[in-house]
Amino acid sequence: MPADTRLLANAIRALSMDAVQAANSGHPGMPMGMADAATILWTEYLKHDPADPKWADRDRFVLSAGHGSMLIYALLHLTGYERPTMEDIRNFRKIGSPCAGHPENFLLDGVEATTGPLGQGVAMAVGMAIAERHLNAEFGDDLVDHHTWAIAGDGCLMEGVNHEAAGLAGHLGLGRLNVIWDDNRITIDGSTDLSTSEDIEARYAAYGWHTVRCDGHDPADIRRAYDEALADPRPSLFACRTIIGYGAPNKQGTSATHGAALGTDEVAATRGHLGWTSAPFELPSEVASAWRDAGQRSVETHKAWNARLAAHAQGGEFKRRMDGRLPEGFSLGEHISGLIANPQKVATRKASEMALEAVNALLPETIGGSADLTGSNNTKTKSQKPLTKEDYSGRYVYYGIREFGMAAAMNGMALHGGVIPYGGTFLIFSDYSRPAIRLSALQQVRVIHVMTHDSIGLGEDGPTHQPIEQLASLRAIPNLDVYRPADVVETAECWELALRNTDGPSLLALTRQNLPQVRKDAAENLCAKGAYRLRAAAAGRKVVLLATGSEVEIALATADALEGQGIGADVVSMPCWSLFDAQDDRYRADILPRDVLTVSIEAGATLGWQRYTGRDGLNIGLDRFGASAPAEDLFKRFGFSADAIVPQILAALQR
Ligand SMILES: Cc1ncc(C[n+]2csc(CCOP(=O)(O)OP(=O)(O)O)c2C)c(N)n1
Ligand SMILES: [Mg+2]
Repeated sequence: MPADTRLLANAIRALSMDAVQAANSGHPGMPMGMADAATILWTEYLKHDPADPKWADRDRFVLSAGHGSMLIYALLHLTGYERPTMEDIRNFRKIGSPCAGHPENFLLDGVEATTGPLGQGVAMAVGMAIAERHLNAEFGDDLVDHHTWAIAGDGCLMEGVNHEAAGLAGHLGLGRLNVIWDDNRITIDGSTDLSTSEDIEARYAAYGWHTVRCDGHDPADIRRAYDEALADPRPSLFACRTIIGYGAPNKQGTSATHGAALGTDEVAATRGHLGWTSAPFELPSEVASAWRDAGQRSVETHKAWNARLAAHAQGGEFKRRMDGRLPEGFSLGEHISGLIANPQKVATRKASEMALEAVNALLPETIGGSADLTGSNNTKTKSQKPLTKEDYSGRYVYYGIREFGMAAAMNGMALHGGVIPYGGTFLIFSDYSRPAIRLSALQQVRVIHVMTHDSIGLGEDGPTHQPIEQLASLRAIPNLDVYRPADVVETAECWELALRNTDGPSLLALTRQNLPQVRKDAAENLCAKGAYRLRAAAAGRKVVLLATGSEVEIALATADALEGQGIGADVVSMPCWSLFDAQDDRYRADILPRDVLTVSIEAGATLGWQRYTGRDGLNIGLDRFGASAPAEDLFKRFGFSADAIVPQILAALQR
């Protein structure tokens, strides 16, 4: 240790309190409390190279308690990352600074995950640790041999998602995962005594974790705990006892330091108390250089790794996967041609399984899974072995009934890189995983959600299981592509699009019930346009029928009935709103001309369809809860049939 740990840690404390003071907003307490434990981790344990933040075999560090963002900004700056600069830190929380209120993975290299929604960072760390072990099983210790570290607050360990993720991590025996709990016994409302009395260490021990307690302000004790954890084969939880706002003489230990500037008087008093004499955003040169030196600690390790990669037989393949590039010439064209030659009437969940048989054979980087609905979601293909504690090379994760934990872990896997995670549940339970779906969209990561049983068409399970507003609410998430394919061909096309989208998540809404194959040709991937004319009007066009998924079949029957009366009707299949919205004006105007009656048909909430049908259009949907009955009876009862729709169209044409 070149310089006194406490002195190095005080640099974090000073930067944190000064940046929050300058912004007059932010959270100084957590970084000041965790400064000692984080300093030791980053200067003595963490494997990283500030000159190459994307080095594939670096340790992953996730600040799950994302409100303490100044901690990671300080660590990155002090150890010598190009950004944030001191100027960036000076502009903490201001427009243009990458030092955003909460850490954003897309703003700063070295921020491995976007955090702030408490608990999800821990779950993403679990996903990273899964990806690490999986890639290690495939490429060996020479290329993949790193740890995943997370700092979690009291809040992270109260959130439900930590229970799901930690249970999974214990089950999978992810021994390279280390979660440092900032045990400061303070949250926003005050003492944790107000709201919790559980024994967190006992809980984690029950999950199969190793737990160790340490004094978070005693360097020797922190090192002892880290060493003990690294030697233990289980995932580790450190109960790191700290004082929030450590160093602020009048406010430390209280929730007053949690989420507000300390105030100029207390900042000055803290300087005196810590013996820190430098002006704001200045560092004593010996402190700055000791931090920079510490940042170089893995440079030789990195060089040796580079040499091993260059000499490795699988080096090219490893690089391809870590870069997130699909193999040269990847295409589902052959699978789709087979479907055109040999039309099939299957549920789109089955169509998805058929597509996955092709995908998983072509892409060794996929890791599938389901939240205990494998047989219903059709997510497991024949060749997939389970990923287990005994065999991490498996490509299928039995996530258990942990939808949120699964979705957050998949984010971590995608953020780690080298794998493409997909996971299944019922569409209705997207509500359980929604916060992680939102974070995958914000973080711009490729995660594919397979969501089956996508409407009242699931039938007898009834309204608790029948999605109504889910499609509308998912479509409202920016940067999430929601697909609702109409048949076996569209399902394969949507899978291909989801796999090709490296900058965001995709969600496939799939049926339980069989659907006829409506696509007779597949010269190009028509789903790529978001919506396309499946069948043009024969008679003079008066109507455009706009449908998704299982309702495309109904739109075709409705068009037949209208044409029988001399009323021309286009049928447009619209598997993906967001891709259609991205088309140019000409294309959109061609598909949705203004001078006709536009009718949307979807067995779900009508909310939002007006943007395509206009106020004078018709919206056939379901703005109430469903019911328990066979699917055909429900479709009839709720008016999803040509017989029920045609009269409404005729009436609208009379208006
Ligand atoms: C899911 C979620 N709920 C609520 C919040 C708002 N929030 C931010 S920090 C915090 C308290 C967290 O307490 P703790 O983790 O102990 O942090 P400390 O006060 O010790 O820094 C809350 C409620 C949040 N960020 N995420
Ligand atoms: Mg706390």
